[in-house]
Amino acid sequence: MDQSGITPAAANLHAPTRAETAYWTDGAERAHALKNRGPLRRDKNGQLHPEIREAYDRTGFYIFEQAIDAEEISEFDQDLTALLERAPSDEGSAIDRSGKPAAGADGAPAFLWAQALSDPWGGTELLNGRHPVAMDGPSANARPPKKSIFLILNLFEEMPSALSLSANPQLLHVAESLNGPDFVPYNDSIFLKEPGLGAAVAWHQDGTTHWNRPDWHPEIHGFNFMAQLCPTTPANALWVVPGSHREGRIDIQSRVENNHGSTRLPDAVPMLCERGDVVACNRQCLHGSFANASRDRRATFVWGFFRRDSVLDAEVEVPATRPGQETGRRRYSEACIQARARIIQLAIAARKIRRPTEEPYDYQPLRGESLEADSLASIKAALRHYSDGTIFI
Ligand SMILES: O=C(O)CCC(=O)C(=O)O
Repeated sequence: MDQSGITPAAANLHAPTRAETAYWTDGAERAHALKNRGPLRRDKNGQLHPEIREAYDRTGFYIFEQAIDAEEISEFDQDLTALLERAPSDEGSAIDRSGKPAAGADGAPAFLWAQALSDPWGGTELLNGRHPVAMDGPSANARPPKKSIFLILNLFEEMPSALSLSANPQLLHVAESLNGPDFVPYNDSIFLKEPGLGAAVAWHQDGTTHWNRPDWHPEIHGFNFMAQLCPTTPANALWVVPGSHREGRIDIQSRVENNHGSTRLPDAVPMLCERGDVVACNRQCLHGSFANASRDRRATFVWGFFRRDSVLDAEVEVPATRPGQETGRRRYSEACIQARARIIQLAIAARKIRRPTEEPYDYQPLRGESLEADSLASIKAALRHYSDGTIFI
């Protein structure tokens, strides 16, 4: 709080402008007309129900309503609160707010910071330059608080609930249905949009590697699950351009120019969700979120999967997520992929300890391979430095 008694974040809360209100109302109407939400249903062969598959293929995303039960989501919430208590007190600090050594000293988890209501990637070369235009949006008050955390990467060593949730058997069946039984894990993260602070994530498509391949197809860059810890609103939600995953690489700059320079793209929709909903979103969808000057927090757990034939032998420039971070070229051999796939096995084992009566998912690529880790502590030890093996395409 400053002398006026107002916290800097509260000072940044804005009433929406007339243009924002109109955009949000129209966007919400377009979102509901898409008919791409409902409970998770599978057919008798275990594949996604054909109606869900049709809606996912048509729009590029599907909202599985209440895919996570109340107990699991509150366990996740508690772990997140505890992790944020142990986060560095400031960017780069080695101690947390109570003066103890902060979590993430060795980069896992990695906490990414941004100025209040800023757009840290828009218009930069970060992440292979995939966010070419900064978002329109509310600006921070003249008395901005210090930077705050907008993204946490590589949670699994410190958040057992995230590891366990990532192996939810119903969701892994969705991954199998979308990417085949030998699917490969991507990464895991939480996007935080705190009221009056939450940074924008400029319009982008997640894939950076396969756009010019002769055998390019809409599924080639995989998909992400997005589990919602809070109800979302048009003001704090992720926005998506439905069907854009089928368009190939999109010239975002021209789209914005053709929209009179505004990043309020007329065909985009907000992902409107309740707490406990999980979205499957094709990584090729054009998507982004505006800075959150509303009163409502959003926290979204994101973890994704690739098709194995999209990553095998792919050679990529591993991108920087923040200024000054090292980049480099990597080729994903069978051995790298198999090592990365072990995270699924560890996650299934962690879930079995927490939910012993649930039927676990049977992950085909590691079927029959024994796992020495049989306690949460040994699973944590086996995960050490797992983020070094992240596969990024
Ligand atoms: O949730 C957000 O605001 C951004 C998410 C995003 O861009 C992503 O998961 O690729």
